[in-house]
Amino acid sequence: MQLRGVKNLVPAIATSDGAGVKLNRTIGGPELDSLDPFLLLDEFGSEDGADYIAGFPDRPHRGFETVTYMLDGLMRHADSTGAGGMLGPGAVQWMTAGRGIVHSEMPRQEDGLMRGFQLWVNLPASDKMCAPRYQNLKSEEIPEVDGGAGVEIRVIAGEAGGISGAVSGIAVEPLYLDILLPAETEHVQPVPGGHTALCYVFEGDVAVVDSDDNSAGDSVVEVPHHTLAVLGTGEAVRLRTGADGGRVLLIAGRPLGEPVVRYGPFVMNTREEIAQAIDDFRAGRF
Ligand code: FJE
Repeated sequence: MQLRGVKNLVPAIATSDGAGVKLNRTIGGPELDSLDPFLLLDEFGSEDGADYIAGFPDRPHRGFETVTYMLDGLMRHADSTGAGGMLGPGAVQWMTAGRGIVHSEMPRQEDGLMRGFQLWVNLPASDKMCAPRYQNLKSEEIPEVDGGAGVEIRVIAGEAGGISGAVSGIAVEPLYLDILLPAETEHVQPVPGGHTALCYVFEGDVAVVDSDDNSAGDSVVEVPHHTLAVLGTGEAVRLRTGADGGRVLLIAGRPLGEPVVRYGPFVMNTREEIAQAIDDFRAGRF
């Protein structure tokens, strides 16, 4: 089994989006425009309401999926179909925007810790105009796998330890794991070969080790927190922690290899389709 090494490290860039929410961006910024099939990865996290209170008011989407994973705090989401609900700590919302939806995510608290992630996942050309749909998962609905040696894995999508994730039926066959590693631990996690894969470290520090323990010349790449590691080819990744332990998102997906034409919240394959999206949105067809 080939272990995946680190192709490159992308430190998060502090930015703001929505109506002025402070974010740490790794995919979708100047350093890494996209990582097929992923279009954006943002981490939000603050104890200060001023950093998030403005939220993400109504904005349109077409041609991709947004995945919101809450760690702490409460957000209310609502959309143009009349659907809505609360996202609490540990919850996941996998929204397939398809042909178009207008969606908002607003904090339900004025202060205190709010923390989570948003990932944008591209849709293949054949699915871009599908009907919008959601998979909303409460924290209790997300399976947790004991990885041994104190390693805890929340299986949001894909498979770990023989357990299938909470979210299913997604075009790029994603793996989305939240892996907690105690101090001084090693853990090998299978990742589908051929998928684009990344690790995002959001607590502590984690190293990616890309050869077997007993061979000389192990390559060890330290991934500090708030840093994304783009992984090389292979069927698994070996994670190692030091004295502080760590927590990472391990995300993978089948690359689409299709042309991407992006205009803000519209992600299509051609310029004509973007013009159509703008037209449809202006005419109230979302
Ligand atoms: C969006 C601007 C946006 N990062 N992190 C334009 F900010 C967004 C958007 C988000 C977002 C939402 C959450 Cl809950 C967390 C985020 C960007 O929703 F979709 C458009 N179109």
